[in-house]
Amino acid sequence: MKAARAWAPVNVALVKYWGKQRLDENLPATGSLSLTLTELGTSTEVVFDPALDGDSLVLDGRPAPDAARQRVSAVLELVRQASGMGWFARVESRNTVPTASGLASSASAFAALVLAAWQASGARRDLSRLAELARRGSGSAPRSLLGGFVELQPPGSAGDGGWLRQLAPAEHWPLRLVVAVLAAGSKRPGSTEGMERSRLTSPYYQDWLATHPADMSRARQAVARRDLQQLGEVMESSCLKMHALTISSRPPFLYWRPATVAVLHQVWEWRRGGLPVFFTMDAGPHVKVLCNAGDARRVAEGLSQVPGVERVLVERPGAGARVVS
Ligand code: 2P0
Repeated sequence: MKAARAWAPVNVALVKYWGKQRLDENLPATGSLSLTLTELGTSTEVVFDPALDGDSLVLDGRPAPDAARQRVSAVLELVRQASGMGWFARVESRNTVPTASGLASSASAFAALVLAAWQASGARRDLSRLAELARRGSGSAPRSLLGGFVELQPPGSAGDGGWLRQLAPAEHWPLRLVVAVLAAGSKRPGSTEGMERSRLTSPYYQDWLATHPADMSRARQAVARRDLQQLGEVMESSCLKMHALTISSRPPFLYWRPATVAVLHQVWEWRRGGLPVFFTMDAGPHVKVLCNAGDARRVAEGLSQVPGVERVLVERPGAGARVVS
């Protein structure tokens, strides 16, 4: 048997990816820029075993649904092809928050999976190989391989520095991301289906693609200068453009809940009062608020009083995925 365990943190896109240029290879249509977190994430053990006649997946202590196992098995198959490993695997994966909370991410899950599987296979570590494999599982997963502020560009489109690169390590800028956790609702439609619907039916999709590179460059510059105002403005704009794609799709879909909107208004009210706070949201109702470290406590207390907010977590920039054993 050959075994390894890896940990991968959640990352949150400050400039979003939404839409694919190729569905079969899960190739994003745009770049994205993210922040890797510290506490939220996934720990995964992969055991390749010559006695197995198929891959199995245990998620948070229970046998996973078939769809999840098949998605994991497809990525393991690519790992086997790339590494020469000939055996099936037993995979046991645990999120630091329950998968059903809507905060567990496929990004941390697939980053941990490919890192553990690659390590267990015995093949030589190679970041671009790992990134390619992680992307096949989830378009945002390569970003969790690196820490701090991370840029991902679709293969073939990147200039100097490759298509996955760290713009700055976690220590570069001690920001906080305060997460307002709302009542868990199942995320409908899932990201892959939602992205395809937006690409095919939103009249604004071409504008999204056309305006995306300027967002990336403003965000890159803001990170380099530690300019929270500039980063926050572009982060909110990228997020709202992404959600505008969902409500302008046919049929439309909206990940927000009433409390999501209440949090956005609270953030804007704080800003009008001079507090530098900015929000982002992903394919779910929760809101993530970016602020300076010194303001995190006040922001967390304020958010916990917004009706509909169930829990508040304070996250900080962290290191990328790593092999644990
Ligand atoms: C992102 N999201 O950049 C965007 C913003 C959610 C909203 O990438 O279809 O699990 O598996 O590649 O990466 C979440 O979707 O989607 C995502 P697939 P993924 O973080």
